[in-house]
Amino acid sequence: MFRTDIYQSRRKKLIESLDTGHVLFMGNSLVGMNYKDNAYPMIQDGSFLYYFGLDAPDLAGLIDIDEQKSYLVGDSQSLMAAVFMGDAPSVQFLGEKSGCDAHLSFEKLALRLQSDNRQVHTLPQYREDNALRLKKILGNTQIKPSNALILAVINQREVKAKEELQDMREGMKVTKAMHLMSMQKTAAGQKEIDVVAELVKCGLVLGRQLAYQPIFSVDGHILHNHHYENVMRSGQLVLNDSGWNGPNRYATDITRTFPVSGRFTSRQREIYEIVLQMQQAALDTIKSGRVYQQSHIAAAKSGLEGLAQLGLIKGNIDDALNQGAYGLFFPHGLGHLIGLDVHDMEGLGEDFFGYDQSVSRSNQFGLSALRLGKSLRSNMVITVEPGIYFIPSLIEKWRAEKKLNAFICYDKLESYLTFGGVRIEDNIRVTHDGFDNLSVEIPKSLSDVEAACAAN
Ligand SMILES: [Mn+2]
Repeated sequence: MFRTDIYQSRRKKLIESLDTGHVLFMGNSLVGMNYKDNAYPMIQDGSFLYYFGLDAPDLAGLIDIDEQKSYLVGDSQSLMAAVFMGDAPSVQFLGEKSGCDAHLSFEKLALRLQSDNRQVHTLPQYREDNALRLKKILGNTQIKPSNALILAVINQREVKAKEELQDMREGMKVTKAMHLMSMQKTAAGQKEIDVVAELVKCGLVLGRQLAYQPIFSVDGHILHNHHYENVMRSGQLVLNDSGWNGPNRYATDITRTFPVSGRFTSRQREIYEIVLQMQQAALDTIKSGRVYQQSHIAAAKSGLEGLAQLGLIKGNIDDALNQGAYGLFFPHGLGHLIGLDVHDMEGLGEDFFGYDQSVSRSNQFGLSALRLGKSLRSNMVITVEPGIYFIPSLIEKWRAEKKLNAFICYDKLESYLTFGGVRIEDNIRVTHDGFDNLSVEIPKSLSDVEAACAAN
């Protein structure tokens, strides 16, 4: 947890951006995996955590905008809960830690809100248990999230303060060590899970949380692949997309792709270089005020140029770009916001945090998957993660449909069907005149990756 006054000033800023009423932030509770008492690890809601700093379950936060006061909401622990789980700190103690003016039980909260005519601003609920609790608290089954609150929260959370950036840097130290270890430990004949087990240990021993379930696979063309059962072979590439949170939960999200044998083949070099150039083309566009959708398009254009040199793309590059031919190779977005949530604030709705009146989402395959399209602001932290993949089922479908036949050399793709995929992902802080790469120390060039694989 940061200093108490940091949470107080975040709440003060929120109060200043709203006119009247109450704001209610629901904290998360433990959720049973197969029965109630065998719960998934506790992951606090990002907005509750941002404004109140507490990661304990079964809490909520109330802010009265007109009174300019904040309240921590929670019930005292039952004796049986204390017997099984150990003593929990009191709600009063937690409220003081968070700098609240007072604390309330959930029953008192319901009475207070139901006897007041002022608006209760709430965020969209992505957990059914919280949606149900909220209906009970408000005595209302038709709850509409407050757009004014959603926009005010995004406006604050999307720009990172000094202490937030510091937390991400702390997370990045572990993430760097993990990626280096993975490159060193990987060898032909090993199972993916052998390296994943080591990778999980890197942060676990420090009491940290993984920001998301790691992707570690020789099947890099499966974008969110969470299986680790392959035996890795010489000649294959392995894609490692994994990151640890900092001590205060700020996420990191890094991808590196490297050869199982430690040496890239010439074909792997060619594709890897294209992805590196795509990333550089995107980075060249980044600074505050620039539209991130254009960064995606810059990466896509660079990718098409590279693929054309290999004879996989033909025709006019600008036409191929406008018609979305790159989507076959690069079907996901260039990147996303990152912060307390690895896809920061995704629970608030992409059309709020990702797009605005000036930039709307494209419906073209590939570009439509871009989570963040709008203008960048200084101290936003984003991922920049282009990739080139050879996805057999997608290639087969497009080929059968003769889709964009004028640009895609389907015959040439035959020999790439077992290639897999390459993705390179860094975490980037936007500045007024460019960017600052938070993951610059993690090996990325062909020679640095080979050297890291060889170090043992
Ligand atoms: Mn990512």
